[in-house]
Amino acid sequence: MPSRSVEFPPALISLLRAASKVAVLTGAGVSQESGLRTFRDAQTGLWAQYKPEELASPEAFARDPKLIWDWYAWRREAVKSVRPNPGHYALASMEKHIPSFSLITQNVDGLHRMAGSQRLLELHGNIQRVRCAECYTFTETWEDDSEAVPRCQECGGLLRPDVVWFGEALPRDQLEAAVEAARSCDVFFSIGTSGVVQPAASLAFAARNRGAVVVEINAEPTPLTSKADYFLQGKSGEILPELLKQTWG
Ligand code: BV8
Ligand code: ZN
Repeated sequence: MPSRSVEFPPALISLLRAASKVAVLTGAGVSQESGLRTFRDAQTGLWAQYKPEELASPEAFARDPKLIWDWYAWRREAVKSVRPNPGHYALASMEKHIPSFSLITQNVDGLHRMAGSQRLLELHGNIQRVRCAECYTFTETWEDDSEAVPRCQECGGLLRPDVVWFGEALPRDQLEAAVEAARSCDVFFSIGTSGVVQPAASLAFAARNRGAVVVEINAEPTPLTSKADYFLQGKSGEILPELLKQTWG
Protein backbone atom coordinates (compact mmCIF):
# COMPACT_ATOMS: atom_id res chain seq x y z
CA MET A 1 0.00 0.00 0.00
CA PRO A 2 1.62 3.36 -0.95
CA SER A 3 2.11 5.89 1.83
CA ARG A 4 0.53 9.29 1.22
CA SER A 5 3.04 9.70 -1.64
CA VAL A 6 0.16 9.58 -4.14
CA GLU A 7 -1.13 13.18 -4.21
CA PHE A 8 -4.18 13.69 -6.42
CA PRO A 9 -4.84 17.01 -8.20
CA PRO A 10 -6.88 19.20 -5.77
CA ALA A 11 -9.22 20.04 -8.66
CA LEU A 12 -10.09 16.33 -9.00
CA ILE A 13 -10.73 16.01 -5.26
CA SER A 14 -13.10 19.00 -5.19
CA LEU A 15 -14.79 17.83 -8.38
CA LEU A 16 -15.57 14.47 -6.76
CA ARG A 17 -16.81 16.09 -3.54
CA ALA A 18 -19.21 18.22 -5.58
CA ALA A 19 -20.26 15.50 -8.06
CA SER A 20 -23.89 14.41 -8.02
CA LYS A 21 -23.72 11.84 -10.85
CA VAL A 22 -20.74 9.51 -11.33
CA ALA A 23 -20.44 6.58 -13.77
CA VAL A 24 -17.63 4.04 -13.55
CA LEU A 25 -16.65 1.50 -16.23
CA THR A 26 -14.41 -1.33 -15.06
CA GLY A 27 -12.50 -4.03 -16.93
CA ALA A 28 -10.36 -7.04 -16.10
CA GLY A 29 -7.57 -4.85 -14.65
CA VAL A 30 -9.70 -4.20 -11.55
CA SER A 31 -9.66 -7.94 -10.78
CA GLN A 32 -5.97 -8.41 -11.54
CA GLU A 33 -4.90 -7.77 -7.93
CA SER A 34 -7.39 -10.40 -6.79
CA GLY A 35 -5.27 -12.88 -8.73
CA LEU A 36 -7.39 -13.22 -11.87
CA ARG A 37 -5.65 -13.03 -15.21
CA THR A 38 -6.80 -10.18 -17.44
CA PHE A 39 -8.06 -10.88 -20.95
CA ARG A 40 -4.84 -9.49 -22.43
CA ASP A 41 -2.66 -11.63 -20.15
CA ALA A 42 -1.58 -14.85 -21.78
CA GLN A 43 -3.57 -17.86 -20.69
CA THR A 44 -1.71 -20.67 -18.94
CA GLY A 45 -1.55 -24.43 -18.85
CA LEU A 46 -4.06 -26.32 -20.92
CA TRP A 47 -5.53 -23.01 -22.19
CA ALA A 48 -2.23 -21.41 -23.21
CA GLN A 49 -2.77 -22.53 -26.81
CA TYR A 50 -6.00 -20.50 -27.15
CA LYS A 51 -6.82 -16.78 -27.32
CA PRO A 52 -9.89 -15.89 -25.23
CA GLU A 53 -11.57 -14.25 -28.24
CA GLU A 54 -11.33 -17.64 -30.00
CA LEU A 55 -13.12 -19.40 -27.16
CA ALA A 56 -15.70 -16.77 -26.08
CA SER A 57 -17.97 -17.11 -29.11
CA PRO A 58 -21.11 -19.01 -30.16
CA GLU A 59 -19.18 -20.43 -33.12
CA ALA A 60 -16.55 -21.95 -30.81
CA PHE A 61 -19.31 -23.41 -28.60
CA ALA A 62 -21.11 -24.87 -31.63
CA ARG A 63 -17.86 -26.33 -32.94
CA ASP A 64 -16.68 -27.88 -29.67
CA PRO A 65 -19.18 -27.45 -26.79
CA LYS A 66 -17.15 -29.58 -24.34
CA LEU A 67 -13.95 -27.51 -24.86
CA ILE A 68 -15.83 -24.30 -24.19
CA TRP A 69 -17.81 -25.75 -21.26
CA ASP A 70 -14.51 -26.99 -19.69
CA TRP A 71 -12.85 -23.56 -20.18
CA TYR A 72 -15.66 -21.87 -18.27
CA ALA A 73 -15.72 -24.60 -15.61
CA TRP A 74 -11.98 -23.92 -15.09
CA ARG A 75 -12.62 -20.15 -14.89
CA ARG A 76 -15.54 -20.63 -12.46
CA GLU A 77 -13.20 -22.57 -10.17
CA ALA A 78 -10.56 -19.83 -10.49
CA VAL A 79 -13.14 -17.17 -9.55
CA LYS A 80 -14.35 -19.25 -6.57
CA SER A 81 -10.80 -19.22 -5.19
CA VAL A 82 -10.30 -15.41 -5.25
CA ARG A 83 -11.73 -12.49 -3.27
CA PRO A 84 -12.44 -8.83 -4.05
CA ASN A 85 -9.40 -6.55 -3.62
CA PRO A 86 -9.22 -3.02 -2.08
CA GLY A 87 -10.15 -1.56 -5.47
CA HIS A 88 -13.49 -3.40 -5.50
CA TYR A 89 -14.22 -2.33 -1.92
CA ALA A 90 -13.28 1.30 -2.66
CA LEU A 91 -15.81 1.38 -5.51
CA ALA A 92 -18.46 -0.13 -3.22
CA SER A 93 -17.85 2.71 -0.74
CA MET A 94 -17.65 5.40 -3.41
CA GLU A 95 -21.27 4.52 -4.19
CA LYS A 96 -22.28 5.73 -0.71
CA HIS A 97 -20.74 9.18 -1.21
CA ILE A 98 -22.36 9.99 -4.58
CA PRO A 99 -26.08 10.77 -4.87
CA SER A 100 -26.38 9.05 -8.25
CA PHE A 101 -23.76 6.36 -8.93
CA SER A 102 -23.55 3.66 -11.62
CA LEU A 103 -20.92 0.93 -11.70
CA ILE A 104 -20.78 -0.51 -15.21
CA THR A 105 -18.59 -3.60 -15.43
CA GLN A 106 -17.32 -5.66 -18.35
CA ASN A 107 -16.11 -8.27 -15.87
CA VAL A 108 -17.99 -11.53 -15.49
CA ASP A 109 -16.27 -12.60 -12.25
CA GLY A 110 -18.93 -11.25 -9.86
CA LEU A 111 -16.30 -9.63 -7.58
CA HIS A 112 -18.02 -6.18 -7.55
CA ARG A 113 -21.22 -7.79 -6.26
CA MET A 114 -19.19 -9.75 -3.69
CA ALA A 115 -17.57 -6.47 -2.53
CA GLY A 116 -21.01 -4.97 -1.89
CA SER A 117 -21.62 -2.79 -4.95
CA GLN A 118 -25.37 -2.32 -5.40
CA ARG A 119 -25.71 0.05 -8.35
CA LEU A 120 -24.11 -2.50 -10.68
CA LEU A 121 -24.60 -3.08 -14.42
CA GLU A 122 -23.02 -6.33 -15.65
CA LEU A 123 -22.69 -5.64 -19.39
CA HIS A 124 -21.19 -9.02 -20.25
CA GLY A 125 -23.09 -11.28 -17.84
CA ASN A 126 -21.76 -13.34 -14.95
CA ILE A 127 -19.73 -16.53 -15.19
CA GLN A 128 -21.27 -17.88 -11.96
CA ARG A 129 -24.68 -18.08 -13.69
CA VAL A 130 -25.35 -21.08 -15.98
CA ARG A 131 -28.32 -21.26 -18.35
CA CYS A 132 -29.72 -23.37 -21.16
CA ALA A 133 -28.42 -22.39 -24.60
CA GLU A 134 -31.91 -23.07 -26.03
CA CYS A 135 -34.62 -22.06 -23.54
CA TYR A 136 -32.57 -19.73 -21.25
CA THR A 137 -33.66 -21.63 -18.10
CA PHE A 138 -31.11 -20.90 -15.36
CA THR A 139 -29.77 -23.72 -13.25
CA GLU A 140 -27.50 -24.05 -10.24
CA THR A 141 -26.93 -27.79 -10.51
CA TRP A 142 -26.21 -30.21 -13.31
CA GLU A 143 -25.18 -33.84 -13.75
CA ASP A 144 -21.55 -34.91 -13.95
CA ASP A 145 -19.84 -33.00 -16.76
CA SER A 146 -16.65 -35.06 -17.07
CA GLU A 147 -17.78 -36.81 -20.25
CA ALA A 148 -20.25 -34.44 -21.91
CA VAL A 149 -21.69 -30.94 -21.58
CA PRO A 150 -24.62 -31.15 -19.15
CA ARG A 151 -28.09 -30.65 -20.52
CA CYS A 152 -31.11 -28.56 -19.51
CA GLN A 153 -33.68 -30.32 -17.29
CA GLU A 154 -36.49 -28.49 -19.06
CA CYS A 155 -35.73 -28.99 -22.73
CA GLY A 156 -32.57 -31.07 -23.05
CA GLY A 157 -30.63 -28.21 -24.61
CA LEU A 158 -26.91 -27.76 -23.85
CA LEU A 159 -26.02 -25.68 -20.77
CA ARG A 160 -23.74 -22.66 -21.20
CA PRO A 161 -22.38 -19.80 -19.06
CA ASP A 162 -24.65 -16.74 -18.83
CA VAL A 163 -22.05 -14.44 -20.39
CA VAL A 164 -22.12 -12.35 -23.60
CA TRP A 165 -19.91 -13.95 -26.25
CA PHE A 166 -18.27 -12.05 -29.11
CA GLY A 167 -20.91 -11.52 -31.77
CA GLU A 168 -23.75 -11.73 -29.23
CA ALA A 169 -25.88 -8.75 -28.24
CA LEU A 170 -25.42 -7.25 -24.80
CA PRO A 171 -28.45 -7.41 -22.44
CA ARG A 172 -30.56 -4.49 -23.64
CA ASP A 173 -31.62 -3.22 -20.21
CA GLN A 174 -28.04 -3.19 -18.89
CA LEU A 175 -26.67 -1.48 -22.02
CA GLU A 176 -29.41 1.16 -22.13
CA ALA A 177 -28.89 1.98 -18.44
CA ALA A 178 -25.12 2.18 -19.03
CA VAL A 179 -25.51 4.54 -21.99
CA GLU A 180 -27.92 6.73 -19.99
CA ALA A 181 -25.47 6.82 -17.05
CA ALA A 182 -22.54 7.73 -19.33
CA ARG A 183 -24.50 10.47 -21.09
CA SER A 184 -25.76 12.14 -17.91
CA CYS A 185 -22.84 11.89 -15.49
CA ASP A 186 -20.60 14.73 -14.23
CA VAL A 187 -17.59 12.40 -13.87
CA PHE A 188 -16.85 9.20 -15.82
CA PHE A 189 -14.18 6.79 -14.58
CA SER A 190 -12.62 4.19 -16.90
CA ILE A 191 -10.72 1.74 -14.69
CA GLY A 192 -8.62 -1.30 -15.63
CA THR A 193 -9.84 -1.66 -19.19
CA SER A 194 -7.85 -1.66 -22.43
CA GLY A 195 -10.82 -0.06 -24.15
CA VAL A 196 -10.82 -2.49 -27.07
CA VAL A 197 -14.15 -4.27 -26.77
CA GLN A 198 -17.26 -2.57 -28.13
CA PRO A 199 -19.79 -1.26 -27.34
CA ALA A 200 -18.43 -0.89 -23.76
CA ALA A 201 -15.38 1.06 -24.96
CA SER A 202 -17.60 3.74 -26.52
CA LEU A 203 -19.14 4.74 -23.17
CA ALA A 204 -16.21 6.95 -22.13
CA PHE A 205 -16.49 8.90 -25.39
CA ALA A 206 -20.26 9.22 -24.98
CA ALA A 207 -19.65 10.74 -21.55
CA ARG A 208 -16.90 13.05 -22.83
CA ASN A 209 -19.09 14.24 -25.70
CA ARG A 210 -21.74 15.27 -23.16
CA GLY A 211 -19.19 17.29 -21.17
CA ALA A 212 -18.35 14.82 -18.41
CA VAL A 213 -14.87 14.94 -16.87
CA VAL A 214 -13.15 11.66 -17.79
CA VAL A 215 -10.77 10.04 -15.30
CA GLU A 216 -8.79 6.97 -16.38
CA ILE A 217 -7.07 4.64 -13.91
CA ASN A 218 -4.85 2.06 -15.56
CA ALA A 219 -1.47 0.40 -15.11
CA GLU A 220 -0.53 1.67 -18.58
CA PRO A 221 -1.82 4.10 -21.24
CA THR A 222 -4.71 3.05 -23.50
CA PRO A 223 -6.41 4.57 -26.59
CA LEU A 224 -8.53 6.64 -24.16
CA THR A 225 -5.60 8.16 -22.26
CA SER A 226 -4.97 11.06 -24.65
CA LYS A 227 -8.66 12.03 -24.43
CA ALA A 228 -9.01 11.69 -20.65
CA ASP A 229 -8.98 14.78 -18.38
CA TYR A 230 -7.05 12.85 -15.74
CA PHE A 231 -4.86 9.75 -16.16
CA LEU A 232 -3.93 8.15 -12.83
CA GLN A 233 -1.31 5.57 -13.74
CA GLY A 234 -0.91 2.60 -11.43
CA LYS A 235 -2.78 -0.26 -9.80
CA SER A 236 -6.48 0.35 -9.18
CA GLY A 237 -6.28 -1.59 -5.91
CA GLU A 238 -3.83 1.03 -4.63
CA ILE A 239 -5.09 4.21 -6.31
CA LEU A 240 -8.80 3.86 -5.52
CA PRO A 241 -8.56 3.49 -1.70
CA GLU A 242 -6.12 6.44 -1.60
CA LEU A 243 -8.42 8.56 -3.79
CA LEU A 244 -11.38 7.85 -1.50
CA LYS A 245 -9.33 8.69 1.59
CA GLN A 246 -8.14 12.03 0.17
CA THR A 247 -11.65 12.89 -1.07
CA TRP A 248 -13.95 11.77 1.74
CA GLY A 249 -11.54 11.01 4.58
C1 BV8 B 1 -21.67 -7.07 -30.20
C2 BV8 B 1 -17.62 -12.19 -21.68
C3 BV8 B 1 -23.35 -6.93 -31.85
C4 BV8 B 1 -17.11 -13.51 -22.14
C5 BV8 B 1 -16.64 -10.53 -23.17
C6 BV8 B 1 -14.55 -4.35 -34.99
C7 BV8 B 1 -14.66 -3.09 -34.44
C8 BV8 B 1 -15.48 -2.83 -33.37
C9 BV8 B 1 -16.22 -3.86 -32.80
C10 BV8 B 1 -16.10 -5.11 -33.34
C11 BV8 B 1 -15.29 -5.37 -34.42
N1 BV8 B 1 -15.39 -6.69 -34.69
C12 BV8 B 1 -16.25 -7.28 -33.82
C13 BV8 B 1 -16.68 -6.31 -33.02
C14 BV8 B 1 -17.63 -6.44 -31.96
C15 BV8 B 1 -17.00 -7.13 -30.75
C16 BV8 B 1 -15.69 -6.48 -30.36
O1 BV8 B 1 -15.68 -5.47 -29.69
N2 BV8 B 1 -14.56 -7.11 -30.74
C17 BV8 B 1 -13.27 -6.58 -30.38
C18 BV8 B 1 -12.30 -7.73 -30.14
C19 BV8 B 1 -12.80 -5.65 -31.49
N3 BV8 B 1 -17.97 -6.94 -29.71
C20 BV8 B 1 -18.93 -7.86 -29.58
O2 BV8 B 1 -19.02 -8.87 -30.25
C21 BV8 B 1 -20.00 -7.53 -28.54
N4 BV8 B 1 -21.28 -7.77 -29.13
O3 BV8 B 1 -21.05 -6.19 -30.71
O4 BV8 B 1 -22.86 -7.53 -30.66
C22 BV8 B 1 -24.72 -7.44 -31.98
C23 BV8 B 1 -25.78 -6.55 -31.86
C24 BV8 B 1 -27.07 -7.04 -32.02
C25 BV8 B 1 -27.30 -8.40 -32.28
C26 BV8 B 1 -26.22 -9.27 -32.34
C27 BV8 B 1 -24.91 -8.80 -32.21
C28 BV8 B 1 -19.86 -8.46 -27.35
C29 BV8 B 1 -18.59 -8.15 -26.62
C30 BV8 B 1 -18.57 -8.91 -25.30
C31 BV8 B 1 -17.61 -10.07 -25.38
N5 BV8 B 1 -17.54 -10.75 -24.08
N6 BV8 B 1 -16.64 -11.15 -21.96
C32 BV8 B 1 -15.97 -14.02 -21.31
O5 BV8 B 1 -15.45 -13.26 -20.46
O6 BV8 B 1 -15.59 -15.17 -21.52
S1 BV8 B 1 -15.43 -9.40 -23.48
C33 BV8 B 1 -14.14 -9.71 -22.44
O7 BV8 B 1 -13.02 -9.10 -23.02
C34 BV8 B 1 -14.27 -9.06 -21.11
O8 BV8 B 1 -15.56 -9.09 -20.60
C35 BV8 B 1 -13.80 -7.66 -21.36
O9 BV8 B 1 -14.85 -6.85 -21.76
C36 BV8 B 1 -12.89 -7.84 -22.52
C37 BV8 B 1 -11.47 -7.65 -22.06
O10 BV8 B 1 -11.29 -6.30 -21.95
P1 BV8 B 1 -10.73 -5.64 -20.60
O11 BV8 B 1 -11.69 -5.85 -19.50
O12 BV8 B 1 -10.37 -4.27 -20.97
O13 BV8 B 1 -9.46 -6.48 -20.23
P2 BV8 B 1 -8.05 -6.41 -20.93
O14 BV8 B 1 -7.31 -7.62 -20.50
O15 BV8 B 1 -8.25 -6.12 -22.39
O16 BV8 B 1 -7.35 -5.11 -20.31
C38 BV8 B 1 -7.00 -5.08 -18.94
C39 BV8 B 1 -6.55 -3.67 -18.68
O17 BV8 B 1 -6.26 -3.56 -17.29
C40 BV8 B 1 -5.27 -3.30 -19.40
O18 BV8 B 1 -5.42 -2.00 -19.96
C41 BV8 B 1 -4.21 -3.28 -18.29
O19 BV8 B 1 -3.22 -2.28 -18.52
C42 BV8 B 1 -5.03 -2.93 -17.09
N7 BV8 B 1 -4.54 -3.43 -15.80
C43 BV8 B 1 -3.97 -4.62 -15.53
N8 BV8 B 1 -3.75 -4.71 -14.20
C44 BV8 B 1 -4.21 -3.57 -13.64
C45 BV8 B 1 -4.70 -2.74 -14.65
N9 BV8 B 1 -5.22 -1.52 -14.41
C46 BV8 B 1 -5.24 -1.11 -13.12
N10 BV8 B 1 -4.79 -1.86 -12.10
C47 BV8 B 1 -4.26 -3.08 -12.31
N11 BV8 B 1 -3.81 -3.80 -11.28
ZN1 ZN C 1 -33.62 -25.61 -21.96
